Amino acid sequence: KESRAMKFQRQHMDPDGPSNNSNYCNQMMRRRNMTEGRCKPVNTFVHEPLVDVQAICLQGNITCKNGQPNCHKSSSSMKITDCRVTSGSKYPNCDYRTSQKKRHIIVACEGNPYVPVHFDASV
Ligand code: PAP
Repeated sequence: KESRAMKFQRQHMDPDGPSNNSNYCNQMMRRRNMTEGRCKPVNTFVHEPLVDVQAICLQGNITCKNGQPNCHKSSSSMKITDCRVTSGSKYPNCDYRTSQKKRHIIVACEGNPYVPVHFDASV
């Protein structure tokens, strides 16, 4: 079974990306299996080395959107791509808008080793 840590990497890590095109989200959301059963409505990919994203878990705790205390904010801004399903998108033809940004990111961490398991927000 896929661990939460591996699921985070599948859903959110693309250190070598992005291929510089407006189809990025359409391709990546499908390739990373987020268009099975439904179109996952919003998802962010992070274009930084995995070790740098894992190191965010060493930053001080902050409160997550769901009220849990296991969130952590990156001290530097990171290259990300936000994917958001378009209003006209109809499953199984999942259609996404691709927007590239540089933001501080907030992730939830769990376990031993204490690693990212959820992408909470970018600010
Ligand atoms: P995403 O939120 O990163 O987009 P999602 O598929 O929702 O991904 O999975 C997040 C996982 O992190 C959930 O576990 P599950 O896959 O076993 O359902 C969720 O329970 C877990 N998690 C841990 N801490 C938090 C938190 N503070 N907020 C939200 N989810 C968290």
